[in-house]
Amino acid sequence: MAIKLAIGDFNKSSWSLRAWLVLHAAGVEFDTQQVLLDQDDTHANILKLSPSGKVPALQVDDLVINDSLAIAEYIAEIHPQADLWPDDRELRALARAAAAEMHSGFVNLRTQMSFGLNTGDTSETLLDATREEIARIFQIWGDLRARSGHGTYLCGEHFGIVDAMYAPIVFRFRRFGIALPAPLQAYADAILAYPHVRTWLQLASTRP
Ligand SMILES: N[C@@H](CCC(=O)N[C@@H](CS)C(=O)NCC(=O)O)C(=O)O
Repeated sequence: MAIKLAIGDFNKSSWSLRAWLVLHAAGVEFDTQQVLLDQDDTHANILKLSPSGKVPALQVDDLVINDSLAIAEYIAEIHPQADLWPDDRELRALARAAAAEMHSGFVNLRTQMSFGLNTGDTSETLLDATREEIARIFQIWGDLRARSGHGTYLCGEHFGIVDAMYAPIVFRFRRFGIALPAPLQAYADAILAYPHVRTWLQLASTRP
C-alpha cells in the first residue's frame, strides 16, 4: 500500500499538522508531499493532489481523502490498535464532539490568532468573541480531562485524534501569550513535548 500525505507549509498549515500527527500517532509509514502555500501556483499545485483544492489530502493507492477529520477517521478505522479514540463510549462521543467543534468552529480565534510555530509575543487586543472561544476551549479541555481522570492528554494517557485536533490551538495560545489554568498548562506542555510534535517543529526549522 503506497501512502502519501499532501501538506502545506509547516509553519502555516494547522490542518496539515493535525492529519500528520494522527498518521504518526498510529505508526503509519507514509511519504510527505509538501505544497507551499501563498504562492501564485499554490491552488493549481494543490489541485493536482487534492480535489478540494485544500491540504491535507491523503493518498492511499488510488484513493484520495481530503479533509483532516476524514483522514483521521479513516486512519482510526484501519488502525484500531492505535486507540485514536477512547474505548469508553460516552468519552468517545464527547471526544468526537470536541474534535467536530474544533473542525467547524472557533472562527474568531482562528481568524484573529493566526497559526504559527513561533513563541512571538503578539500583543494584539483580542476581541470579546475570541476571548469567549478561548474560554470555551478551556471548558472542553477541562471537561474531557475531568471525565477521563486528569491524565496526560485530553482523554487519558493516550494521544488521540482529539489531541491532534487541538494541537494547533496549543501553538496559538503559546504564540499569543494566553495564560492557561495550571492543569491546562500542563496539558499544553505535554503536547509541546509529544515526540511527533517536536519532530514537526524540527522539520519546520529547516523547511518552509
Ligand atoms: N476543513 C479542511 C480545511 C483545509 C484547509 O483550509 N487547508 C488550508 C491550509 S491549512 C489550505 O489548503 N489552503 C490552501 C488555499 O487556500 O489555497 C480540513 O480539515 O482539512
